[in-house]
Amino acid sequence: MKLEAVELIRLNVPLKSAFRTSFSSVNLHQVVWVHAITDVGEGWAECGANERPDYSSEYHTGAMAVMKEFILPEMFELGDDLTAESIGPKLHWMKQHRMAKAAVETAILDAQLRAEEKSLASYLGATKSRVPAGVSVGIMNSLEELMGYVESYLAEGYLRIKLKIEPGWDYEPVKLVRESFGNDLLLQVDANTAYTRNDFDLLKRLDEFNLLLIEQPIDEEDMLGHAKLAAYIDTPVCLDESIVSADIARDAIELGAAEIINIKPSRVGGYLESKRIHDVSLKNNIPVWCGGMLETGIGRAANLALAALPGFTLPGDTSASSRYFETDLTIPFELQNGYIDVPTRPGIGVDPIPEIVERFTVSKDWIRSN
Ligand code: SMG
Ligand code: MG
Repeated sequence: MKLEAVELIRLNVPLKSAFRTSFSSVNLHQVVWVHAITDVGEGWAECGANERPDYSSEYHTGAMAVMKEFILPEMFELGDDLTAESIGPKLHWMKQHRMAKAAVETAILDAQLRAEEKSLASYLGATKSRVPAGVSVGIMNSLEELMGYVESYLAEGYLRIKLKIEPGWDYEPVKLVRESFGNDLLLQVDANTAYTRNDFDLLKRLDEFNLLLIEQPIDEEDMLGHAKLAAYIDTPVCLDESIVSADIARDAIELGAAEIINIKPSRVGGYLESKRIHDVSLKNNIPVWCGGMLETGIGRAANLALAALPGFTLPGDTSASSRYFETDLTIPFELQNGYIDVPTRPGIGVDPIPEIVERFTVSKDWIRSN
């Protein structure tokens, strides 16, 4: 196949309520989509980068710049030899920028699979037709507010709750949720690097709540620190931000720093690398689950395909569209008894709804081969 043009679309999609983590509070899902036009058809992808370089070093303006200046020219240069599988090797020289690379690779993979009439799930080797859904619950202004949200998510049928934590919002909210909803509730926490090596005793206090895992407690570059923490506490340590490739995953596992892994395709450079992380984890008996970046239906659809692989044994952050959005930009994903169906149509399996996309579009930029 051959890439003919790419449209970069910037969207601002309002969230139902603010989502607060240890590093930011957002009211809007500000996001970049990649719309690839090839000679065999079109493909779509959502870039995982945030507006600011807060979750990772990538951010919108930077991701769009690196796509325009470096990634897309390489794709045009491949000419008729372009395939989704050729992109990783072609971009191997380029350091980092994994979210930008992931978005371009996914849009091209979507076009390729649509042309082959094959779903992303079957391409990746999915073994499930629906996946269990968890929900990520932000830091709140009060314990009462937190209880209200957790209660309503459980009433909707979510099968696992993840509480965002930070210093000052950890022991008390976790204790309250555990005591209110009982020991059978699948409960986990995510610190987004908010703690340090000096906080190990504080984190050890969470052992009493029988959590599924603690996600990314300390700095993403401190792999040894995570290994030391994992040896010190009973709660399994799960890595998110630290795991940016299959090689890093392999090392983190060997070091004892990752007892569980959150795979986010955007963070690791795409679905092909995600599959490699899945494979190395499965080989080492390390459970994985699929994380999220508040994706609209375009990103959510692809994540659901990945979450259907056999090593994804824990519920992910792949919630229903209604978790964040009044109106999704594709057919909405819905919860059925705590599960979400994996798309079966070709490619990512969903299409943007033009009238809705138009409503949330901030800018469009066409890039063509010259
Ligand atoms: O997609 O439901 C979602 C978001 C899940 O908590 C979530 N993501 O570190 O895992 C994580 C965070 C990153 C959010 S960046 C605003
Ligand atoms: Mg996380």
